[in-house]
Amino acid sequence: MNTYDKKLMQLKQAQNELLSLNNENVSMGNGIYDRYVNPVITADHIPLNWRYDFNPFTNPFLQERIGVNATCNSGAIKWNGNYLLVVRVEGNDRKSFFAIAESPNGIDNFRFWEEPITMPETEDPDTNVYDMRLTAHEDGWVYGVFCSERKDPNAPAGDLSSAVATAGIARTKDLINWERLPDLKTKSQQRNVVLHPEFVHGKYAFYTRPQDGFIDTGSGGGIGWALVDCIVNTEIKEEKIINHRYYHTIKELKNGEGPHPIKTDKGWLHLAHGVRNCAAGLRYVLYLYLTDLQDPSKLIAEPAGYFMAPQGDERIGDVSNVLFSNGWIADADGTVFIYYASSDTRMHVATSTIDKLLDYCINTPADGYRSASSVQTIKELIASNNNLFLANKISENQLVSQQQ
Ligand code: M1P
Repeated sequence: MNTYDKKLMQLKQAQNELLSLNNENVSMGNGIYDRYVNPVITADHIPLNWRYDFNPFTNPFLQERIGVNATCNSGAIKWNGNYLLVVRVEGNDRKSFFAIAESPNGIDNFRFWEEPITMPETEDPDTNVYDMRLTAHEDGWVYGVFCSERKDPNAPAGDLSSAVATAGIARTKDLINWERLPDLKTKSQQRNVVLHPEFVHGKYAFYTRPQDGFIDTGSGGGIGWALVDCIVNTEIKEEKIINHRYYHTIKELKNGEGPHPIKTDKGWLHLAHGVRNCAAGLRYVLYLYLTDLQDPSKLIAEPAGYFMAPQGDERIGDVSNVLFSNGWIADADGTVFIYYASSDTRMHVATSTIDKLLDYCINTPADGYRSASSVQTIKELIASNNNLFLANKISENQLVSQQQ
């Protein structure tokens, strides 16, 4: 075998081993969810024939011709019994695109479909597209709502960084052929826009994230909510903020809806990200909140602080100290697969159940917004544990006296 064929064989072998790796959960979780040892998708999972020219005449050194920088923020959907991620694949050229990876069990053996998604453009072509939220809507379509980014047409000459973010909307019946609809029209820039899966008062409902600039949310107070009549030409005139940002919390600087909420018998279960600033830069964590079943815009429970934050290797990556999620899957048996990206670099899974997540949401103390209230909450827990101990002792004594 010549050197070229040998190298090609080694490449294929290494990737096969990676794709066939079994994933195991990390022992000693926190009772709320389980993390897993291996990421579920990395840049190395990208098919070799997307990256290498296998022709020894045009690529004699078997060089990687098209590099992939990251595989992150993925939408998720259960499809024909399998677990599908619409992955944000970011090339070395900084452009992101969407590609579907499929697993039979949701925790390992994710393999990409043959080709990336060909997403149609609008009359004003996107420079970059990313972070798709998938919604199998009760109208029968599967929608993909994603960020579409273009250069700011009003940027002063020489400013090559200012951009405008808006929500791109596309729909499909087979996840292969996508129909692009006009971008969402709103007063401000938008990222993290999500379509609710059900009609509300006969209208389509969107979670939004109004923002003053491309990065800064500024006067945008948090996660918004809006109802619209038409999905084919969507215009939002008024947004109501349903999940606010607060001083000195994990979402002080900005927040954004994750995937669309899961319907449970106790309300709509939401996964979102919160951002705060610190000396090391922006820190992105995940949090949960619960809204009313009849009125999904009405907050009914929100635990203090974060649900998940970057840990260990998750802390480091292209944009460090970031956890971001725009995809989760709830199985009929109540298992929930939470797909999250770490540091804008790789995808992971965590598993939980609807019951555990509801328990977490409803019974974790809410934020008191002051150190003194945090101490008070802890003291209440200590007191209640002491009372429990006392109560048990008494019943133990009673039991002993009864036995004598
Ligand atoms: O780099 C962290 C995240 O930053 C943005 O999120 P947000 O709009 O909430 O600030 C997005 O670009 C997201 O893709 C990225 O993961």
